[in-house]
Amino acid sequence: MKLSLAANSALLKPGFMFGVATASFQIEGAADSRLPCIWDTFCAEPGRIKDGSNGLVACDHVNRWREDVELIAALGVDAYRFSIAWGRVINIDGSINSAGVNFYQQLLDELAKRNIKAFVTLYHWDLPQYLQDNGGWLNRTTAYKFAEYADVITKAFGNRVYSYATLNEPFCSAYLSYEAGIHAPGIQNRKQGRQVAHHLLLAHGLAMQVLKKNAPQAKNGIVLNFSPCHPASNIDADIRAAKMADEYHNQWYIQPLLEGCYPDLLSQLPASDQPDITEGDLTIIAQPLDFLGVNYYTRTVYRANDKGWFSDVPPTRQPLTDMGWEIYPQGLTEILLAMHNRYTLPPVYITENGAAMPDTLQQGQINDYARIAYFQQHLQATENAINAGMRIDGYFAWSLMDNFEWAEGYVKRFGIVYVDYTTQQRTLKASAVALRDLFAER
Ligand code: IFM
Repeated sequence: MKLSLAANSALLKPGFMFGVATASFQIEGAADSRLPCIWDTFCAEPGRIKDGSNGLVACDHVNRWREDVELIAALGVDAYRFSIAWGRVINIDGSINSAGVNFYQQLLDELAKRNIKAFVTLYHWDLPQYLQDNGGWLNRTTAYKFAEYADVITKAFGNRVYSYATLNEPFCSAYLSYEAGIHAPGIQNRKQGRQVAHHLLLAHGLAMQVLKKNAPQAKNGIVLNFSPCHPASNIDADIRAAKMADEYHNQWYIQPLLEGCYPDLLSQLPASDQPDITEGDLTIIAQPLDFLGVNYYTRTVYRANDKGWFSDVPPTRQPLTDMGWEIYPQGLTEILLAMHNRYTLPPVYITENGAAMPDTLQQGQINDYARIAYFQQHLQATENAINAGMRIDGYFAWSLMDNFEWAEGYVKRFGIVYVDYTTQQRTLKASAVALRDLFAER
């Protein structure tokens, strides 16, 4: 099964970048050569991770990175997006862990040799545990610590990096981690979730100032996740609930970045539930962006609940991915165009898009045709947004290989490359072959 785009597709034009993406905790392993992070602690708590697993070995990427770079190069991508484990490069006393820095420098050098552009994310959820012990993202000081980390690492990497993203999906680090309690550190507290969201955005703004100074040649920005919020019915209360969910889950993160203010919803909350915002914070947060990374997987449906708030409704329409997420490609075009119409956006990259599927290895093959169909539809959805007037500069498949899918453990497989966790053998799935063949058409 092949992936195909029209011969005159905007995605096949020179300059449009294709890549694959990963994140440190999800693939690296080698936990003994870095500081413990909040996900190590969370994984050690019984019942937090569905299969009881952890990130101690993961895909053993720290030991197998050369093989993995070969794999990436063989796919014919233009770019590789990965993240730095903060606790692998900075020691507790703030000094550099040179072995850790050296690991990433070698990786960057190998990518450069193969002409693969490096998209580096500074924070993809693995906060060092010693910072959590000091309050983590609830403590404003962590935002300043993050800027110091950005300073050290950008100086160490020099001009090896094509693009830096400060944060990956601050919504997840705030809402899933502090309000829903399903991600590390597993707290359920609304006010704290909002405070963490604010400190993350502040950390982003402070780090952007550092990036502009230390890495002016790089494209510097942030990666946000978006999901169109649809009402469960056409009654007014559900329509209002879906609008509120959109303000809370989507606009809450993008509006401060681009307009220096939170959605009106914030001021409608009881004062005791609002985050503390220091004067001047929003100016720091609203630094000009060289790019916005958009991660998209599915839409979400909401109904009004009896607390004057919104509740999500489980998907009722097929098809679903193995995560139970509705496959809804038109939602990608919808959310892109909604943002394009509402804001003055910087150039956009689709920094993550993909699907977990119940892959099985049969006679050495993984025929993940449903994933190929997913990519086909979402590439088309990306193209539709470009054709409607948006600037989109690239598309990254999530993920290069199967990996630790957070609270789901290793059971959910998002990779285009299959990982046998017993032998660490990597096998290209049919989707990897289809993407490789598509990239080669250019
Ligand atoms: O695996 C995650 C990734 O770390 C962040 N974005 C969503 C992916 C799939 O859940």
